[in-house]
Amino acid sequence: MALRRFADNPILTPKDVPPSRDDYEVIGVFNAGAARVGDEIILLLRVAERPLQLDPQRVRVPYLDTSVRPARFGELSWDRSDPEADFSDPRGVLYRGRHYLTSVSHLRVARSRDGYHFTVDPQPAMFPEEIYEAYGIEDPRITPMGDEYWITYVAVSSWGVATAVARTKDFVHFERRGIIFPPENKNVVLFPGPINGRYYALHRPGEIAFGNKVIWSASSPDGLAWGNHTVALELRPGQWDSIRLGAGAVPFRTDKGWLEIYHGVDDAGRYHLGLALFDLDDPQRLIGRSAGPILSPDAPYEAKGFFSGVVFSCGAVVEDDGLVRLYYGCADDSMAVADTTVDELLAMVEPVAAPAR
Ligand code: MAN
Repeated sequence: MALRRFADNPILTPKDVPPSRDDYEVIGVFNAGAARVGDEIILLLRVAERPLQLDPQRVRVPYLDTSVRPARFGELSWDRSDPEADFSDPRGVLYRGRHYLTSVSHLRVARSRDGYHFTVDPQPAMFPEEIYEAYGIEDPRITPMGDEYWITYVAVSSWGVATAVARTKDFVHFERRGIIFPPENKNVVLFPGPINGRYYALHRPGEIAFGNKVIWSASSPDGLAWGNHTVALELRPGQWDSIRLGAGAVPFRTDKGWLEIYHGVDDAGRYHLGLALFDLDDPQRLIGRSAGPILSPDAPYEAKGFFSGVVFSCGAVVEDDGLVRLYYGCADDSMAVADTTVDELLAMVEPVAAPAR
């Protein structure tokens, strides 16, 4: 295995994060974006909260009233025995044909000097406030762009699951620039750039009538208006990435190409991480892929949790000496880190033909 899990994983769990209000509880801290900012490593955590579940017979789920500023929490609740409510997926409730999430997520900064021990800010960094964010903001990815950091994040509402972008210089002030990929689209990562004058992204459309959930790529003159969409990475039936794919960490530059750590879901519904390599000058062209996964949900904190059998990365930090710290969410519960090097990762990549386009 090219990846070494930190011995004291998980590095952050819900009890390390204070809720945004007293009558709420944090049920997950996971899927964090990561970046080196000066002499600190910053994680932008996805923090999932819900109302305290005081009555075991009732399910209480949060939503936000985004017609007021600041947005105000509202709540829905059902009796557990309600025949019209489907509670089979712990992440959501399906009621009379409508989907609700069982938690609302916001983004929170955590800081570290050594990359393993993090201090979590007491307050949210970005809180849902737009109408397209009423069910929460999730799974941030941090891309360095010149002297700024661009954050892509999933904006969830009754309109569906979209991806928005915000910019920051200091992780204190965030400037929202709106939805860049409308529903359903998540797992959007921007390449650090621009590259030869253009911006590039990987993205993952979903809930299509037929066809598969695979990784697409796109380019843009300004990072906001996207076009030139092509399929970047396809499923491999019978393998670890057979059912569904999504870009994970923000791609980083190596001598051999842009290296992307993506997630693949297998026939049993387990989430693994693996590698895709894209051409340095044409980041929409796939040139390599790892045969096997680089990480599978085998550790106890990955195998069992709120949503079991998941390792899910939104960010890695690559140091000048080639050390790679891969941050990843475990079972929609907690955050972990594993170390490797750029050379070890590249050694796992095999040349492949790009999908036709
Ligand atoms: C899926 C999961 C959840 C997430 C929703 C909306 O159900 O990834 O964690 O909250 O999608 O994005």
